[in-house]
Amino acid sequence: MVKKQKGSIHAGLFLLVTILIVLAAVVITAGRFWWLPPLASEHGAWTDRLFVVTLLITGIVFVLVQIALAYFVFRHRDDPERRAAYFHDNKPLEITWTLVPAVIMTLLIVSGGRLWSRIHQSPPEGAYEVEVWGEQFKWALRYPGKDGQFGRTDIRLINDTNPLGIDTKDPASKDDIFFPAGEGELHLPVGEPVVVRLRSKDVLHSFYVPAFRVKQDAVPGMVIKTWFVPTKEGEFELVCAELCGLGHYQMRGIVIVEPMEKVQEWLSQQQTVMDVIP
Ligand SMILES: [Cu+2]
Repeated sequence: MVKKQKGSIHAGLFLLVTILIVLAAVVITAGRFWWLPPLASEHGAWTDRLFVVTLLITGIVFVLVQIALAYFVFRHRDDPERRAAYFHDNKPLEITWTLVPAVIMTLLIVSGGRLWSRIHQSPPEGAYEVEVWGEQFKWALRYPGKDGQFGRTDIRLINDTNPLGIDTKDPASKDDIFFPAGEGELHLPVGEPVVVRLRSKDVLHSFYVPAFRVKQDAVPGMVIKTWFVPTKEGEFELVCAELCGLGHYQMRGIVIVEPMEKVQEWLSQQQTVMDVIP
């Protein structure tokens, strides 16, 4: 009799604690207490939609599975007067629990794939371009200047005054505007397609602006383009999302989104390569 009581207490506690954990998880998620920052890009809306749909489907499965688990643990709690039943397999049950998740996963993967190709389609012609360089543990920037062309760069030309190795003999370089790591702000036009050319001077970094839902690796030796349309004016945080060394946590930058005229005005006040590199 004592053993039976003990089994009931354990099973009852398990039932209670599991239901409390499920409830807490649902309240925290549905209440959006630890949610993404407010959305500030066009692409981000598509990403968020898929994120919410995935969370909803996996959330419903999570709740059902945990409640079923708690119920079965309680229902079949230890009872010395009861023997466990045994059966070898159950085909219909196994087919069901294989097919249902397979169909749901396939649908999610297909929508994810379609979203991926939508985000990674080529940017429109004439989009606003800027270059962002990762460097342990800061971001350097380069704007193409009035001609809209980035000049050539060469690692052999890197020195204290020329941290990006810009080739000053290239005519396209002369009006480029650059900021050594940690010194500039990333000014972007609101409502216009923006192409970010990502580069790295040392290790892997990852350009991540949470408000834009944009995250793209920067790889040494490569120029990787990513593009998006900022939809809100304001200041946003740029962080590195690739563990790039001891100072990774402090690798931050500021993104300023404002009307195109203001961006142009700000750019026209900056020194060009011609002014800075003798
Ligand atoms: Cu980094």
